[in-house]
Formats: sequence, structure tokens, C-alpha cells
Amino acid sequence: MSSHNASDEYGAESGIPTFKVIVIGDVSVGKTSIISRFCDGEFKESYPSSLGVDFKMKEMKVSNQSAIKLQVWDFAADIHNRFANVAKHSYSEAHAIIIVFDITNKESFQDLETHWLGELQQQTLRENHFKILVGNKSDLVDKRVVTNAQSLASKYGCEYMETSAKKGDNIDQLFQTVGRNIFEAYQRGGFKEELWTEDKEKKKKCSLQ
Ligand SMILES: Nc1nc2c(ncn2[C@@H]2O[C@H](COP(=O)(O)OP(=O)(O)OP(=O)(O)O)[C@@H](O)[C@H]2O)c(=O)[nH]1
Ligand SMILES: [Mg+2]
Repeated sequence: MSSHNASDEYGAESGIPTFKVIVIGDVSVGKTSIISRFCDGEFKESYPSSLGVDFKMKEMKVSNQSAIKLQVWDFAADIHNRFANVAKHSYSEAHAIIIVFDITNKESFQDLETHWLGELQQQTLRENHFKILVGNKSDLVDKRVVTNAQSLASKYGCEYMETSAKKGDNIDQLFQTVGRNIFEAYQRGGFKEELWTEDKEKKKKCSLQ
């Protein structure tokens, strides 16, 4: 059983525990598309390149039918240059981090080590957070140039999954994996430090603007 009281600490208003997930990776790999597919069930051929940070909420059921809410943060690729402090703060609060590259774009894969995964090692992260590497655009079979992502994921202690935001392939499975891992850690009492609720987060977001 959890050592936390969900209604007191994680979801003061709704009673549903709420967790924070951040999505990072190079420009155009499909971060916004993955989030929109999961949260709104839609895919657009083009989204304006993301600026700053934005988030969407989505309620879901994890494997044992418990309801949780994920607050999914969409980080612009250059967030670290322009909003270094916001990025740092968000990393430290995240219960899960999804690191995305594009299987048809070698540079987005190379940048994982030189930038994203490397940078994560420099950040203060929440104890027992969950990390997953995602190769997106799996529908573009003929354009694939990356085939060795699994071993990189293992090297950095991440799970690995491939998705297509366009077709919807593996998107639910991705968030199901994320939600299940977060919820299991939560139930084990793995998130000990001070917690936030949706309401607190809204206040924080306003004060950043
Ligand atoms: N074929 C295919 N195209 C995709 C997929 N996911 C995203 N795209 C396309 O890739 C482009 C970039 O997608 P975005 O979701 O805007 O990428 P992003 O990572 O949010 O980009 P920034 O906000 O600029 O950092 C868009 O034209 C999408 O339609 C996918 O799974 N398959
Ligand atoms: Mg975007």
C-alpha cells in the first residue's frame, strides 16, 4: 500500500493522483504530435514549432484499473537555451521523462547522447523517476536510418519503444507503460519529497509568465 494519502497530496480536488511527465528531444521529432495523439486522439500534418513550454492533462487507467492523471509537458527543443531555469525546475519535478528521436533522422539520434541523455545526467531528478526512449515515425519504414537505439537506451537505463504519432501505433502502449511505472513507484512510496497538485502547478505556471 502507498505511504501517501492520494487525496491529500496528489489530487487534492479530484482525489485522482496526478503525475508530471515531460517530453523532450530535437526539433521536429514529433513531440507535440505524440502528446496530441495521446491527449486529444488527433494528428495533424503540421504543428507550428513549439515555443517555450505547454502542457496537456489526460486521465487514464493503469493496469489494475486505478485512475491517474498525467500532466504531459511539451518542451520546445531549444528550451534549455532560452528558459534554462524553467527546464531545470521541470526536470526536478518530473515523475517520468520521455526522450524522443525520429527514426528517419540520424542527427536526432546522435543528439541523444551529445545533448538529451547527456544533459539528463547533469540534472537533479526525482528519485524513482521513469525514463523511456522513443523512436517516433515508425510508419516511415522506407526512410528508417536508425536501427541501434535499443542498446543506447540500455546504456542510459531507459526502456525503449517505437511509435507512430501519425498512425497511432504504440502511443497508448507508451503512456500505459509510463503510467504503470509511475503508479507502481507511487504505490511503493517511491516519491517521498513534497508533492504538487494540479492547482499548485497552475499557480506556478502563471508566475512564470
Ligand atoms: N510520418 C510521420 N510524421 C510525423 C510523425 N509524428 C510527427 N510527424 C510530423 O513531423 C513533423 C514535426 O512534428 P511535431 O509534432 O511538430 O514535432 P515536435 O517535436 O513537436 O517539433 P518542435 O516543436 O518544433 O520541437 C510534423 O510535420 C508532423 O506531422 C509520425 O509518427 N509519422
Ligand atoms: Mg512541438
